Order: sequence, then structure tokens, then C-alpha cells
Amino acid sequence: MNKIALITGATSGIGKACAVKFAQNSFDVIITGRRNDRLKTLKEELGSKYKVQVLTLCFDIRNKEEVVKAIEALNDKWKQIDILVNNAGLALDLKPIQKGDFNDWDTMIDTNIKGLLYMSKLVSNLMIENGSGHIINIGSIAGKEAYPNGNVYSATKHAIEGLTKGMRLDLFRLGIKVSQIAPGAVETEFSVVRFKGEKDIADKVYKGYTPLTAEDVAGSIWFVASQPDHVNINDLLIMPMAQANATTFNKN
Ligand code: NDP
Ligand code: 8X3
Repeated sequence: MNKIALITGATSGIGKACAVKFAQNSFDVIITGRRNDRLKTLKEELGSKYKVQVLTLCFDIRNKEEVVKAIEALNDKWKQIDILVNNAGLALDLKPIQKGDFNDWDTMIDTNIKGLLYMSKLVSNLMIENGSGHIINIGSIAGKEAYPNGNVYSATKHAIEGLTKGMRLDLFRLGIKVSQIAPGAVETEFSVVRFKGEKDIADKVYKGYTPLTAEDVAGSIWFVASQPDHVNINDLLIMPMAQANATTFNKN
């Protein structure tokens, strides 16, 4: 029987590349997100190219009831989750704290922190029943350093760094690994979402240097997920060669 990976936020970017990577490595995958059309298309692609089983779960990770309903409805096969990639997340805007938007703050906190918590509680209980598992949280360079106007997004990623450490302490004696992967700049839909569809502004974020690709990050997720049983990568910071820290770039 194939192993199973559940990847949140698999309709785009890092999550989608990660679903492809796990399917290439013969994992059956559970893919989640709000855009059901994209989930269905990815399901067909993975099923036909890699001959793996794919389950789509369409829900808003901020909605506790929807998350509980989706996970509780899993049948016995799909409950055997080996790997949870807590990837769904977003940044909204770049503004100083005094000009921040309450709704944007709520969305980032509810998605990046609370959504990750709901998934982690529900899936870690399934992993405890199974006697093993691995939770991989997608943090960020923004969870290691603050940068101007990144305040609340950065705080949510600092929270993920803290939660990764706390979850590991709670779960390691139960056979469950907990890891964080913290990328620098990755060219995905991230900046289009951050700048609310302003594609020209979003494109500028990745101009003049070579950013990471979603596939680069998926490769590091696979590296962390495929270590021997006795090895855990606690934390992996992956940056573009041209980005030395959160704010220092070697641009043409
Ligand atoms: P994308 O915007 O390309 O993908 C984000 C994914 O998150 C989408 O699949 C989206 O699905 C999902 N998502 C967002 N909100 C929700 C929600 N409320 N409910 C369910 N799913 C949701 O961005 P990335 O691939 O770049 O981002 C993935 C993760 O990587 C995020 O946690 C981000 O913070 C992190 N990261 C990104 C970096 C970058 O530079 N790109 C760098 C460091 C970390 P849908 O809209 O269909 O719901
Ligand atoms: C995404 C990268 O630098 O925009 O986490 O925060 S950054």
C-alpha cells in the first residue's frame, strides 16, 4: 500500500509542487484548498501521470467546522496519513503597523496560525492512532527576521516557528516527527495575493535576481520527509543564492 501525504494549499505554488513531488514518489495524496476546479484538475493530472490515488478536500482552513467535517469524514484508508504538510498560508499587504487593516490581520492570523493549528490537532490524533507520522510546517525567512511593513505576516510565521518547537516536544515520544521548512523568496502566486491582484507590483518582487521556485521548495520538503526513521530535520532555512537575509538581495 502506498504511503499517504496530506498537503494543505495544493491549488498553487509550493503546495501544488509538493503534491507532484510526493505523487512522483508513489505517495497517495490528499490535496486541499478552496479552489475546487484546481483541485480536480490536479487530481486528474496526478492520477494519470503517476498512477496514485488522490483525494480532494475543498474547504476554507479558517473555518473550524469545515476543517473538522473534512477530516472526520475520512475513511479508514485515508486516515492512515503518514505526512502532513501544513502549507496553506498567505500575506496580505505591506503596511506599517499604524496603517494596518484589521481584516487583513484577521485573515493572516486565521489562515496561517489557526488553520495550521486545526489541521495539526486533527491529523496528529490520527497519527497517534497509527503510531507514527511527520508534520512539516511551512514557515518563512519572515519567521526568523522581521522586515519593514511585514509586521503581522512576520508574526504569524514567528508563531509557526514557535509552534513547530512546541509540537515537537508534545509529539516526539508518540512517534511523530515535527519539522519546519522556512523559505526565502519563492516565485508563486504569493505576491499576487499579497498585493491583491496588482500583478505589476507582484512581478517586481522577483525582478533582477533568480528567486526560488516552488519545485525547489518541494525538493527540500521531500528531503525532510524522506530521512531515515531515526533522523529528523528540525528546521531547514532555504534561500535564493541572491538573497542573504529577509531584506538583502543581490539584484542586477
Ligand atoms: P500561493 O499563493 O501560490 O499558494 C497558497 C496556497 O494556500 C493556495 O493553494 C491557497 O489555496 C492556500 N490557501 C490560502 N488561504 C487558504 C484558506 N483560507 N483555506 C485553504 N487554503 C488556503 O503561495 P505559496 O505557494 O508561495 O505559499 C505557500 C506557503 O509558503 C504559505 O504558507 C506562505 O506563507 C509560505 N511561504 C511562501 C514564500 C514565498 O516567497 N512565496 C516564502 C516563504 C514561505 P486556495 O486559494 O485555493 O484556497
Ligand atoms: C514569504 C517571503 O520575504 O515576503 O514568506 O516574507 S517574504
